[in-house]
Amino acid sequence: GLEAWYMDGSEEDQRRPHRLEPHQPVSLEQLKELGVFYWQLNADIYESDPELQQIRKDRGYSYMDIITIHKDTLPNYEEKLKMFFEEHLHLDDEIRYILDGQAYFDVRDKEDRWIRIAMRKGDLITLPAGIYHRFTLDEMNYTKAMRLFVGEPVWKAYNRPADDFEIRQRYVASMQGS
Ligand code: KMT
Ligand code: NI
Repeated sequence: GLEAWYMDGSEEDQRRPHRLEPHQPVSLEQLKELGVFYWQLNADIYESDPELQQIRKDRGYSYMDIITIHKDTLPNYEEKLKMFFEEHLHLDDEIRYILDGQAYFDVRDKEDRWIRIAMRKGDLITLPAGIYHRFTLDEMNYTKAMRLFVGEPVWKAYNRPADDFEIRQRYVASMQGS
């Protein structure tokens, strides 16, 4: 499975793990309560994987593309990584499937603390619309990820503060009950 933990407050090198001392792991259950869902798939067969096809069908993920995040393959690499690491939200779910390499997704919990989610080959994650999050490579400096979307993709990110957005208010309200 997937590994996640609460982050320390240090601002140095975003690519390091930034585990709290002592280590405070976060379970899949805790992630679910934030609206974050996870599957583990066989990335070696992604082009013909019936499990992936089923998830896409069930959830309506009609769009997909593949992004390779590495300094030699991604145009405006530095600029994009900087943008990805700005705390932001989207109006739609962010769905990512790691096909190769690894990376971190950081999400805010209900008390506004950062949780770091370590994504490796075969990990598929969905971040709910309206959750504050950010993305970074780790020290390996490389990931290849499938981006999935319901319908035509909208990549627009709204940097924090975006508390007045309806999607943000809906997300916060959906957290109340859980
Ligand atoms: C986002 O919006 O946070 C991203 O697209 C992250 C990079 S995709 C692996
Ligand atoms: Ni995002």
